[in-house]
Amino acid sequence: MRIEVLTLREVAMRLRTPFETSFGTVQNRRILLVEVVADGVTGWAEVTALETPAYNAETTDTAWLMICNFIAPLLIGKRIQAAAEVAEMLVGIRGHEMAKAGVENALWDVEAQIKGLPLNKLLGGTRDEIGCGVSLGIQESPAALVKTIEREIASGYQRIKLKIKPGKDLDFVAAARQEFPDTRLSVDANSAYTLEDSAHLRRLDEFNLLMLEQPLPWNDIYSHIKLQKQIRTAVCLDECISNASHARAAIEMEACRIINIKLGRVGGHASARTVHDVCLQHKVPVWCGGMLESGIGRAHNIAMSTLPGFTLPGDVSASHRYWKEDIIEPEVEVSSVGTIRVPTGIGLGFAVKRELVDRLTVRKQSWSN
Ligand code: OSB
Ligand code: MG
Repeated sequence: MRIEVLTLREVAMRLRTPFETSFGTVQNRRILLVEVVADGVTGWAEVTALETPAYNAETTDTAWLMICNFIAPLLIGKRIQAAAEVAEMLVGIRGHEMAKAGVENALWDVEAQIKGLPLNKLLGGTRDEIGCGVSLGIQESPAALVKTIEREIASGYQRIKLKIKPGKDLDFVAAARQEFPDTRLSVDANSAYTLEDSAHLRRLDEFNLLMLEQPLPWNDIYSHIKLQKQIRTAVCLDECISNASHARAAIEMEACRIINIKLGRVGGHASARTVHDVCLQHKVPVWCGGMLESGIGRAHNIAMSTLPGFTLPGDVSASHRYWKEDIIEPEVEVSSVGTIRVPTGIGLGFAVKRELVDRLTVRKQSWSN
């Protein structure tokens, strides 16, 4: 396929409610959408960077710059056999996985359409539905948290993940566990602790958590090895894993027992599948993380989650939990038993609401050849 047109848009979208993590609170999202046309077929994807460099090093603005100055000029007019070739073409650009993933993933959508396949089938997916959990931002009080969890369980979600940070951890988890003794519960610290907090983190062991996600610094696998030796709860790495070599190292050195795969963080579908394969070989369960995506990012997450190693419920949940109106049709819906039915249409299997995207667009740049 020949990459004929690439269009980058920034859309302004407001979350229904603010989402608080250990590194800050977000409500106004600045999301980059990538639209590519190759062989006359249009594909879409999302750059999953946040507005600030507090989760990882990328931001909406760094991704915009990288795509404009380096990624788009390298790809425009090029001929490729498959989207899986894109990562190799971009290997001279260090880092910036989320920016690269936005472009690569749009080409996966194109390739699936050209081949007449749903994207999940092109990727090698084997599921026709995926299991869903929710990620709950840090709440005002343990009582407020319990109320929120009650509502999510009533909606059917299979696993509840609580965001924690120092000072908002043990009491919250204890209240949740006391009220919901049989619910699959996990916690995510987004790098808010250090190895000095090991004894404190060990106190989480009594709550029978499914996992403790990324407690220690975002780029520090070594400290997680030391922590995992001191606690019973399974460590899950998120921020630390940007590629399959990281995953292999973390698993073989026993830094974690579970890995969260995010398409943007690892640089796109091809890399995500390799990370998945490494985990599957080592019998390490994986699940699909989320970055407060619009429906376009969500559609890609659903496709990826159909791979066989995704045996734990992911953070991909219903559109209406985040947005008054999502930018895809139909919106992502979750069944009363906490599952999303994988769409069977070709490509993403969801239609992009172009008019709404146009209305939300605050800047736009195009390249063509
Ligand atoms: O660490 O998984 C994370 C949101 C923003 C940044 C990082 C994370 C998250 C979430 C929310 O947990 C997942 C979602 O519902 O999209
Ligand atoms: Mg996380």
